[in-house]
Amino acid sequence: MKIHADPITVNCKKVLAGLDLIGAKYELVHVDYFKAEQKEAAYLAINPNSSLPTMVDGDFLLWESNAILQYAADKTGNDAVYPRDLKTRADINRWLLWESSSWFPSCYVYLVENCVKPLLGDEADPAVIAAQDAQFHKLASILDQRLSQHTWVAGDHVTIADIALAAPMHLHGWQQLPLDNHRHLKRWLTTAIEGLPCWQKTMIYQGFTTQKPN
Ligand SMILES: N[C@@H](CCC(=O)N[C@@H](CS)C(=O)NCC(=O)O)C(=O)O
Repeated sequence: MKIHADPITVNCKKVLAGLDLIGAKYELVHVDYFKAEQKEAAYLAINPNSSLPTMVDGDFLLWESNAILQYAADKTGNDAVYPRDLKTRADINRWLLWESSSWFPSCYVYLVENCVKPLLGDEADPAVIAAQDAQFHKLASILDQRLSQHTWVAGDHVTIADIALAAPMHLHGWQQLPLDNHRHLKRWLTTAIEGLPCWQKTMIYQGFTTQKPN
C-alpha cells in the first residue's frame, strides 16, 4: 500500500506510527504540507478534501486517517492492536470517532497558535487559546478518567485507539498543551506512548522537523 503523506502533520504521524504498530508494510509518497502540495490537482484526484493522508492499495483509495488504520489492521489480520471482540472493537471505534470529531479539533488550536503561527512569522493569539481552554479541559478529563483505569485506552494492551488519540498531542511541549491537571493522561503520553518503538521511529520535533535537536 502507498501512503500519500507529510510525516510532520498530526494525521500523517498517526498513520505512519499506526502502520508500524500494526506491522503493515507501506511505501511513503511524500506530499509537502508547507508547500501546499495537498491542494494541487494531482493530489486532489485522490483526495478531494485536500487533506493528508491518503492511502492507495491497488485500485482501492482511502482517506480519513482512522479508517486507514482500521483497514490496515484488518488487512494485516493484527487482532492484537484492533481486537475483534464485539465490545472492545466498539469501544475502540468510539474513541477513533471521538478523536476525529472532538479531540483533534481542540488540540489543533494549540498546535496552530503555538507552533504553526510563530513558525510562519505570526504571533499566537492568547484570546483564541483562552476560548479553547474549557473545551480542552472537558475533553482531557474524559480521556484522563479512562486512563485512570488502565495502562492503555482500551485496557492492558496498546491498540490503534492509543495511537489515534496521542497523535494530536505529538508536539505537546512546543504545543503548550495544559496537561498538568490530567495526570493519568500525562503518564500515558509521556511514558506509555512515548516509549513505543513505532512512536519513536516517527518522531517530529520542534520546528516540524524529523531531525532530533542536539
Ligand atoms: N479527518 C481527517 C483530517 C485530515 C487533516 O485535517 N489533515 C491535515 C493535516 S493533519 C491537512 O492535511 N490539512 C490540510 C490543510 O491544512 O491544507 C483525517 O483524519 O485524515
